[in-house]
Amino acid sequence: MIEYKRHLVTAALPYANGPLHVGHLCGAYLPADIYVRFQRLMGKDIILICGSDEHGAAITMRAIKENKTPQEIIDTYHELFVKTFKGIGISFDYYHRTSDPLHHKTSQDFFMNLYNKGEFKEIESEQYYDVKSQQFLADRYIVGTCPKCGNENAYGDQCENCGSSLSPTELINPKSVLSGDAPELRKTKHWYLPLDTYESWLRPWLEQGILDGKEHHDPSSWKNHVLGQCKSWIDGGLQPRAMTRDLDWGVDVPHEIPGSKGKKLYVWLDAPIGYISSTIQWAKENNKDWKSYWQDPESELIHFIGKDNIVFHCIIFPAILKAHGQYNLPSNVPANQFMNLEGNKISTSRNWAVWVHEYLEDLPGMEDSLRYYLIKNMPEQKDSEFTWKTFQEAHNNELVNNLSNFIHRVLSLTHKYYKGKIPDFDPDESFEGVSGDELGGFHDAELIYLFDQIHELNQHLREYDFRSALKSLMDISTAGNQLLQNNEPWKIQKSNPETVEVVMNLSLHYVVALSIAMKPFLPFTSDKLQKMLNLPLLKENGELLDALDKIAEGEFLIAAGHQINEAEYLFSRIDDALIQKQIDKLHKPMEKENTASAEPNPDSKYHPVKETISYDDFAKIDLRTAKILTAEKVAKADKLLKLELDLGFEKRTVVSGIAQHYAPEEIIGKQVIILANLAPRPLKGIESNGMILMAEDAEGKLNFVQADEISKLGSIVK
Ligand code: B3M
Ligand code: ZN
Repeated sequence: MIEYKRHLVTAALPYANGPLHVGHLCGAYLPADIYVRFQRLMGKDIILICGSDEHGAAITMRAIKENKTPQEIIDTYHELFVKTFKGIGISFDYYHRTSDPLHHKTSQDFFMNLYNKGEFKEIESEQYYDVKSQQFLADRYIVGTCPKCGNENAYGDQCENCGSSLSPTELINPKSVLSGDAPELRKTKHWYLPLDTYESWLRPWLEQGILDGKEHHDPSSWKNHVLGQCKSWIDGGLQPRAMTRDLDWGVDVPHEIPGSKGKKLYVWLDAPIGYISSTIQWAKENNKDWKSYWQDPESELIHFIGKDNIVFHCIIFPAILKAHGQYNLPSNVPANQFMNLEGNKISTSRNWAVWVHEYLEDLPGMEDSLRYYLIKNMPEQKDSEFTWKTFQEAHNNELVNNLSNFIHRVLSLTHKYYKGKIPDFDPDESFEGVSGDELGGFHDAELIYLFDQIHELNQHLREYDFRSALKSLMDISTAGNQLLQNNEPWKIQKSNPETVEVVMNLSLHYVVALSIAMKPFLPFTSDKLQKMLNLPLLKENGELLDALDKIAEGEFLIAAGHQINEAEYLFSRIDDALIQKQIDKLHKPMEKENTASAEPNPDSKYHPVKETISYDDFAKIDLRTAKILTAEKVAKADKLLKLELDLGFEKRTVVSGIAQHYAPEEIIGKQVIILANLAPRPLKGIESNGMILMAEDAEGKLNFVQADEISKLGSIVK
């Protein structure tokens, strides 16, 4: 294995167009996090870089669907990502965003560099243009009939029914998503990267790990499914690929280039450069040298991604980096396959997903249970499956029965026998346990087991085999349980306290070793355990390496006489009701989908109908007729009006978000319908008691839902 001086690890920049689900998490972010945390514990110079991918049709399509601006979409999801990643313990060294001016500049400079070197070919082609909305259409903006299977809703780049990848001109009866009109073909010019001319170095680099005649990496360390995909791309014949697009959202093609007007960088050019700009920002804020991580041949580059991103990270981005000339190429791209959920593909549009931010809300304090389960089922070599039942089983059988019980037993016995102080022992005393050795020999032999086990774990991680690494970790706990079971200290404490001292000292070593080695996998639990052990929290700064050195030197990992804190259970059982609730939640949108029409139409003029509720749910709502007596603007809030309402039987204050639709004077005297039993809430310091019903169309325009003039104020609406 090649040894590197420093390591740069990236995790795919998630598109800021929807929340993160468990598939995202175990595809790229968890493995990257575990890998980096472990290497930090081993004292390596390593950074984890990521950020939000905020350009491309993925964003603008979502904006159209949600009737928002692209900026609103990316702001919403970027914020949610930051919160979610933190909540589930992903330890990025930097999390940036591609809408940042620094990123625009970095990717434009990169483009200029390639342009000035003459790397691009300018090619004119015919592309679909929407006359009514006056723009060229990205592939995703064109729908039509799939030539392969007849699905009438195929996209310009792919048919989601039969999975074929398509080009827009193959679609039968193409229509623009924007106007609904048939688009026309118009000429447009773009800058292409001649991938076809790179095959001569791409093939030996990927297949033999040889670059410019030198060993670059060990190709046998790459996953087969990753190499397989790359090979089939190359075998299929690489084509020049356009690096620019006719779009209005994205990074501008540098203005100094003639013909750049209205053109943006292709999102798959700018997004991976996002790794670079994120590193630059990290370096700025931490007084580091970003170039050494990207350009020094003694630095390693590793990309963690999902399998749908393989070609971009193994062919296109390396081609871009190589064309620049000063950058390192990845030494590995350990892509994962997909995770399915309860027998179906995870689907954002069908809401068939376990959303990470919802999990964090619904199961607070159980971050590590999800991490554990996702690592255990990581789709490393093939697709895997999430089910709530197996989640419950893994948690109860492994985290509770094995890990948590072992640790609790050791710590509570330490309190019982030694008032919470780590016991010492006499190494020359003879041991009356199973091995018949003297105490010192027994202790040393057991510590060597711990040493080997941690090395094995390290080896699995270096091979990107996270499932096996987790198993090595849990084997320590199993062995610890066996140690107690074999020696039964509770039976011999009175008759043979010397043996119990060595058994307990060892068990505490198991607990300390677990506490350090579990940090990459179960960081929240490791912190809790360090506190229970009355040890400082791990900074991930070589602590595991130190522990291994200590073991090798025959030193204790925790000093005799050290006082520990109270023993608590690290995990407690998950009952069936909690799991059933999650299963029910998952199935709700499916039921809705079966009764209503399937996918919401992206260009629909109506909001989709919400989930069905019961009559009882409806009966809880108390709607009343009322009249607006006064209306005034709320200071420092351009959306809010403060209204005084007459309900016949009482007068109330309601703060309403209609200031941008109505002037106060035009609504005084209007009869309205209000939701009268909404819990009061403060808005800009004013307590609002209820809510006025407004009709909102898909464009966001508001109209009053008016009560009939003759109805008595305060009447019930039902
Ligand atoms: N945003 C695709 C995705 O989220 C894309 C990854 C970019 S990595 C540079 O699946
Ligand atoms: Zn099809």
